[in-house]
Amino acid sequence: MVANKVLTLVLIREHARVLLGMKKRGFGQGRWNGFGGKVEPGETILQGALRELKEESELEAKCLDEVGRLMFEFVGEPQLLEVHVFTGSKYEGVPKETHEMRPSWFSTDNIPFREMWPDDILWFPLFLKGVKFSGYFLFEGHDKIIDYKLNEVDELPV
Ligand code: 6U4
Repeated sequence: MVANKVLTLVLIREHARVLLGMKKRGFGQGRWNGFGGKVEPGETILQGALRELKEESELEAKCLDEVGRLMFEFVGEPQLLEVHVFTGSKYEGVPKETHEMRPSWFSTDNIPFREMWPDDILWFPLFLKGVKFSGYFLFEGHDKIIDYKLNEVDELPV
């Protein structure tokens, strides 16, 4: 058994717009994404989410709620990615470009799905609806989903 790799994904939402970042390097490079990354030893998942948001956009969130849990499996890779999705609308600061991300606001009816991970178009509607969701996606490479499950849930898995 290989332990899951635990990651965070933060979507700051304000009225009818969402802040995304163009990933300039690393995993997901060239795609608009939420902010986030690996949870470090000694920090909680929420602390990891707040730290990555600050590192990648310079925003300090006042409050983040966990709204989604996404598991990703890649054919041929034993380790699953366990992504904890957070959202919040209260923050301090102004989004700034960093070495990792170029932030931009997108209207909720104009999300750039063609330049995002292919799973995003599937779960974003649940996120935008304001419900909690849980999903599993099996990828072949980084562009093709060969199987998935996605559910609206009352409570996220522990
Ligand atoms: P570092 O630690 O910065 O070198 P990096 O390669 O930049 O790592 P990482 O691990 O920090 O990447 O973060 C990957 C980010 O991508 C996390 O916020 C989770 C997110 N992510 C991964 N797979 C995704 C997917 N299929 N759909 C999606 N976000 C995904 O919307």
